[in-house]
Amino acid sequence: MEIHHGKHHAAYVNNLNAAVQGTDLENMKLEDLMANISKSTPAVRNNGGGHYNHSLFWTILAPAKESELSDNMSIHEAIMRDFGSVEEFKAKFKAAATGQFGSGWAWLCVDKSGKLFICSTPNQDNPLMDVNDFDGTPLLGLDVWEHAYYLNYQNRRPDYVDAFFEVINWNEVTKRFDEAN
Ligand code: MN3
Repeated sequence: MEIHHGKHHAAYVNNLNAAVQGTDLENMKLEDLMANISKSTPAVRNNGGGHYNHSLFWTILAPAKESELSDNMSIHEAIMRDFGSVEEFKAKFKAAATGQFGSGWAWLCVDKSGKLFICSTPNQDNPLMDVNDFDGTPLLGLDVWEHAYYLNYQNRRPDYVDAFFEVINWNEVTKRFDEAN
């Protein structure tokens, strides 16, 4: 995770800064940049997405036991309503994460009506970008690039997804859910 943060994420930040320097995009909020990404260059799309995605990723991780999903959370109620059970949510999320061919991300999102859905995006794209056939706010995301798991899990992406479920910061996911509603 130190390499992931200090090398991979840092490279996206540096490359994004270089790509927007001296342009109209320089002072734009990251969320607004994502919402208009179809008008940007591949360098802005790849590195802007990389910066947004990793910034979200670090905040929704926490040590196991400090981060558990509990019955009294609004996100728990929504998971039960929209997936039927926590196990079904995990099964669907794992299918999205393992089913993303090559590099990308798996996401839990909320749409404008407050309904949860799961999706995946290729490369460093994300649900905020205006290049998707769905519309939603990401509540949690999992990096499924090989750089995210290869050192510890080699080719075993499913094991990495199972380990991720143990360290999701559900307090932060709940906060994001409440803010999006
Ligand atoms: Mn990464």
